[in-house]
Amino acid sequence: MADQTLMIVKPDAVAKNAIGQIVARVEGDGFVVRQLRMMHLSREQAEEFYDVHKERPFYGELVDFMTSGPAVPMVLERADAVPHLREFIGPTNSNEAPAGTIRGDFGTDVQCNAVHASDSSENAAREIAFFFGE
Ligand code: 3AN
Repeated sequence: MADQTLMIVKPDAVAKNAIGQIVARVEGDGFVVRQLRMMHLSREQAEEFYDVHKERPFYGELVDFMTSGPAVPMVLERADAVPHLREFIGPTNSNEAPAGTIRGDFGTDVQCNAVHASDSSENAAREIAFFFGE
């Protein structure tokens, strides 16, 4: 049965005019785009979204980066959406992400890694509600 996950095209990939290419890749992989918007996150929104990383040394930089320009959150649907999208985007560090993955092809490093994808069904539900309501 199809389930949903949240992907964000991050400000680095939006600035590279890569929104369309990234959406085409996930659509080509069988995902259906159910909801999508462009928004420039406020500091408060970025802090809340990444609240789980509050104690990590890179939290401040991460919030700076995520508020540096517009981002494009979207709800994607297909079978095994959460694990499938994580595999499809590649590892967190774009320098270690293989060519052919979204992070490998559109990201730069561990911070500017082109996209976010939910890492569990629970987080997908929370993140979808965060951007698109219940
Ligand atoms: P993922 O996005 O692959 O689940 P997380 O949850 O470990 O990775 O990290 C969340 C976000 O924080 C990453 N997408 C990345 O932008 C940023 N990040 C992770 N590790 C670092 C780091 N060592 N330095 C700077 N930013 C980082």
